Amino acid sequence: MLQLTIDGIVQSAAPGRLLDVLLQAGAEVPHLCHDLRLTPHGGCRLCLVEVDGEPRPVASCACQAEDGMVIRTDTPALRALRRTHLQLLAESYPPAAMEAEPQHPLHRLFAAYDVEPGGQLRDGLFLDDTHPYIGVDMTRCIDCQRCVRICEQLQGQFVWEAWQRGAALRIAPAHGATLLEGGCVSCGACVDSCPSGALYDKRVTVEVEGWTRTTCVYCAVGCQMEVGRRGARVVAVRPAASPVNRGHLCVKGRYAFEFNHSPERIAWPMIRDGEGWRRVSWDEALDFTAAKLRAIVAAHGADAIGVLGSARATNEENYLAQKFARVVLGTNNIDCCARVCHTPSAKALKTMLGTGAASNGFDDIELAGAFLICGANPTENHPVVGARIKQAVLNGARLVVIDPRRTELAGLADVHLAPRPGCNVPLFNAMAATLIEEDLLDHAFIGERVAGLDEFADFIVDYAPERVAMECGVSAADIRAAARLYAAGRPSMCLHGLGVTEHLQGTEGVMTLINLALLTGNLGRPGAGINPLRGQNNVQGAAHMGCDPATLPGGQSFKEAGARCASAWGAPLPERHGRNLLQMVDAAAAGELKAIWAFGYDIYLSLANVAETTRALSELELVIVQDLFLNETAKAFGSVFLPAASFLERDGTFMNSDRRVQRIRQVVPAPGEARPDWWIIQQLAARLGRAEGFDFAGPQAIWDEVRALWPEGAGLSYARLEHESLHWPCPDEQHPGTPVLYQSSFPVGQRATLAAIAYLPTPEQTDADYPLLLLTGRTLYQFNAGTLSNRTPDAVLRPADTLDMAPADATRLGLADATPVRVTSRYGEVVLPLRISRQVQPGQVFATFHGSEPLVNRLTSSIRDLQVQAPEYKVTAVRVTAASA
Ligand SMILES: Nc1nc2c(c(=O)[nH]1)N[C@H]1C(S)=C(S)[C@@H](COP(=O)(O)OP(=O)(O)OC[C@H]3O[C@@H](n4cnc5c(=O)[nH]c(N)nc54)[C@H](O)[C@@H]3O)O[C@H]1N2
Ligand SMILES: Nc1nc2c(c(=O)[nH]1)N[C@H]1C(S)=C(S)[C@@H](COP(=O)(O)OP(=O)(O)OC[C@H]3O[C@@H](n4cnc5c(=O)[nH]c(N)nc54)[C@H](O)[C@@H]3O)O[C@H]1N2
Ligand code: SF4
Ligand code: SF4
Ligand code: FES
Ligand SMILES: [Mo]
Repeated sequence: MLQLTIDGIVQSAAPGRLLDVLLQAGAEVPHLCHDLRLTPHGGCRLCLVEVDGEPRPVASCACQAEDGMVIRTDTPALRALRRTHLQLLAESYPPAAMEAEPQHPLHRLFAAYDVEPGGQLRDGLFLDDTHPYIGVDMTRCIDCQRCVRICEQLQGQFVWEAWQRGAALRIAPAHGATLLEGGCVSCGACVDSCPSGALYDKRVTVEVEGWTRTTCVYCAVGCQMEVGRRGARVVAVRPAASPVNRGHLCVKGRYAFEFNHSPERIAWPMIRDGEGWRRVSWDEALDFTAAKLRAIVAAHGADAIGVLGSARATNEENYLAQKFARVVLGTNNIDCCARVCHTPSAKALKTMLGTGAASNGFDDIELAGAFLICGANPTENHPVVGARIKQAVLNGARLVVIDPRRTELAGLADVHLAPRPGCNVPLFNAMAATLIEEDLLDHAFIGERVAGLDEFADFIVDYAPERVAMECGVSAADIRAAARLYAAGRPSMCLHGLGVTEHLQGTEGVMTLINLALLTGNLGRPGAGINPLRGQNNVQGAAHMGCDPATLPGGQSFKEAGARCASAWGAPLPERHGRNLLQMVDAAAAGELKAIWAFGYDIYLSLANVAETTRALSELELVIVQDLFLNETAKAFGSVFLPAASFLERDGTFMNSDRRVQRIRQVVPAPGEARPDWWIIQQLAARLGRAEGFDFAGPQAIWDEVRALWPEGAGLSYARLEHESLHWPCPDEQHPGTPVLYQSSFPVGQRATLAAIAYLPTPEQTDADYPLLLLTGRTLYQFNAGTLSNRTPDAVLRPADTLDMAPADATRLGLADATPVRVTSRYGEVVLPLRISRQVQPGQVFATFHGSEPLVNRLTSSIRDLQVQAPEYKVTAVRVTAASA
């Protein structure tokens, strides 16, 4: 701690930038060009203070606090200087703005220093009203350049440029005539930082009454944000300081919240009969559902019912969902959408190392010497993490990207390998072969922590780069270069996505990646690791709470935790193996499954091969949908609809991609009779004779039961989560949490064993009828089933799914940009607008799957991962023709 004298009072303070220290101590030092998240600029000269021993006033934002400093923050001389600087700024500031918004902080500052805007507006200033969220009126620009700096230093987008200098200075996009043409990704950081109102949130039009801290509901980065409300409405979101997002958000977290008050929200329970959907009371809906479930159990047994937890709901709710399936119904038929994305990662990590989750945290990004990014597109799908990776790369970290498409990060990479889709296993094997052949191994690490090197070395010679390069569609030299960079960068951080997992060999693809980390000693240390970039806000949590047929709460096996759970729940656990989601679909088609309860999961839209999903779901007697909206599953198959409260309307916790448990907090009341998912499950349990065991007072009580059953989560109390951001394992309330796994050993033992995985090509291959390979995936502005993002102005930014095609293919096929094209696979057909894009390679096309019409999953096949049955969403042979043909 430092001792400082601030305006005559001795105070102690933590070291830091002088301005921050002064503000922290309660001094009112004006500042316009300063932002905690940025390097000091020292441009506005308002933060001047007098320091004993300094000949002139110093800019407190540009110097460090030092022990013993004697500081004056408010003297007549300082006020005069500040006034002069403010007057210069105000000369070219519009008086009308000040009249309209007297409470704006800048205008209050003008008033406090008795400065009046002169209105001598410069000409040629940039104005832009075309962006749905962000308004630009540079007549209010005061040249602090915070927008320029934050777009570079936080988002890494370089949209703004300071054209010219001095009095002629103009801030405008470096390229294009609008913000969006300039490459803006709508993160809102510049708006958030702008102190003058030159950049503003167009849709925030009322004053906020109060702010509540919570966690974003979109992706698993788990950004912390503050949500502003007025009355019962959410009216604004701003980023919060947290180790995850460090005061940053992406467009979805910051702006895409208007779905919450959409007129299409379903606020009443409904039952569907001959006439269609009919509004009913909760009593009727719950009695109806309970009676149906009871009848199905009586006629066909508990295993005729399947329950699907939700990656969008809280840990507490998913815990209750699996408890409901196991205790109330008596079946292990419980799963969630982790099945279709990263269950392959969890399976591979659990099998080879012992814990089915990311080994390292996002705070390791800044520690990594190199990144290996495989089949993931973080700047669109985990944008705040993507931005952190970009900054790390700008600061010198090396980057290898393995993706058939030229993603934004691929464009920045030292090496971009663009393999033929489905070739991860031979490609990662070839990298392993290179490591061994060129002796790029961490022998010390292998000596202590790795088993099976000799057998592995014998196996892997068959995968020498020169042998498999052709098959993979990349050059042997590039494979070698990638392996060398990964080995030399240590600590090297591997981040992977669905381009690895959603394949026939999805689990095995992750296992071959783990080999690379074991060979190079990139496990058990900061800045390294194998890190699946998990999907939704709480997909990690949903599976970890036991929404998986073979897993109990805390990711524990029946062997590990079966007895403890049975005794806590006062009921034996069902002994029969449960069906996973895909097995439920198969069982439905076979007439063995009679009911599905899907909460927060649009299975009809999102499962592969819509024709087959349709066949299966049509066989069901009962489809219970619990959601905010009448999603596609509900529209096509729903028998009863239970309206859920949104993440803004209830309390609980989410688990993010890097194993942090974080709070969500109620901001506004739920509309109509919508209720939290946990309440609905409680009510149904009671209707089925199991009130006790489910009568929790609320989420905290549920969480305390989870902690009692999950030793590695025992220390994560609500009291701690209030002010700490903790990674499990965290076994007791004094434990600091574990950002980096495997530091001294693996849960599987002292040594992890290398896996010899032979390549098995997918049967889904191109031929004369289906000559192109379709990949499916995501885009920045839309989220999964689109039920939320499509009900926000994000839909203006990205109105429809598209088929992306390389220019050469479009020319060859005579297809024009933005025209509708027919895409036909062996399983179905859709019409999509064509988007000619250099991101995709010739011979491949790419489509997103966010829309309800057309359902892109009409095209995808029923091929699944060999170990855990995740669908092969990433490889489908198709042909593309003009839609009119
Ligand atoms: N904006 C936005 N963000 C999201 C989502 C969203 O819908 N929208 N969804 C969330 C969810 S649920 C998830 S699971 C995550 C997913 O996040 P990501 O894993 O990043 O998802 P995708 O875009 O589906 O696929 C990633 C990449 O895999 C590549 N790929 C395809 N086939 C192969 C292959 O054979 N080998 C390799 N190496 N790469 C291949 C694709 O070209 C694509 O760029 O995103 C989450 N975040
Ligand atoms: N072709 C193709 N298909 C894919 C993929 C792909 O890459 N390609 N990716 C797959 C992947 S990884 C995933 S995760 C799935 C995603 O597919 P889904 O999980 O179906 O998609 P989501 O949009 O995440 O949301 C599911 C539902 O949750 C609802 N919801 C939101 N919040 C709440 C809440 O608090 N409570 C309740 N009860 N409901 C809520 C939403 O309205 C929505 O209906 O798609 C899969 N499908
Ligand atoms: S919104 Fe984000 S990307 Fe767009 S200009 Fe501002 S800081 Fe840059
Ligand atoms: S990066 Fe993910 S968690 Fe963060 S604001 Fe964007 S969608 Fe939300
Ligand atoms: S805040 Fe210090 S010079 Fe602007
Ligand atoms: Mo996902």
